[in-house]
Amino acid sequence: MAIVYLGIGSNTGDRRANIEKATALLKEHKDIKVLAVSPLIETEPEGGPPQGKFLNGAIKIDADLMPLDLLTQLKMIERRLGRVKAEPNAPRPMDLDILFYDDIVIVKGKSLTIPHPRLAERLFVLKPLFEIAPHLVHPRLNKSIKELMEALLPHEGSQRFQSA
Ligand code: PH2
Ligand code: MG
Ligand code: MG
Repeated sequence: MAIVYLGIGSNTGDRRANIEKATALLKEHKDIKVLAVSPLIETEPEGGPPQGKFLNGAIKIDADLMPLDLLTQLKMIERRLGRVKAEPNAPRPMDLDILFYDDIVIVKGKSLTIPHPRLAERLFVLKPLFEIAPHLVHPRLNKSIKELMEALLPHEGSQRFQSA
């Protein structure tokens, strides 16, 4: 079993319903136990063409799946929620990303990099993650989620955010 943190996001359709449905599918999966779900926040889209705002969250699971098998299961859930292959950073009803998998480091994997390569720059990832794992330490950067977040928000510190 592995403790895994996932990022979840949606910016098309009924975003909250999409996230609830994906969470339900994770809970139903025989090899996955959902341990915590963060509050959701509404965020401005970063990168890609002009598009609607996201709802973003973070989920802690215990997974009896190797990283690539877990990735396959997450892609299946994305497809069940209506995700189709599109340009990177295109609007999507569901995005499920592996942020951390225990303290494993997979650098420049063919189809998967762990920890997620851009998480330290993304408040839409760090803020929800902070709510469920403030003291989790990034195994490559050796900084906690709290520290990574404070580096991006030097003035606000790590006060709680308003959930959407
Ligand atoms: N995901 C992206 C690119 N940009 N912006 C926000 N606010 N939230 C996301 O989840 C997001 C994004 C690529 O996966
Ligand atoms: Mg993503
Ligand atoms: Mg993704």
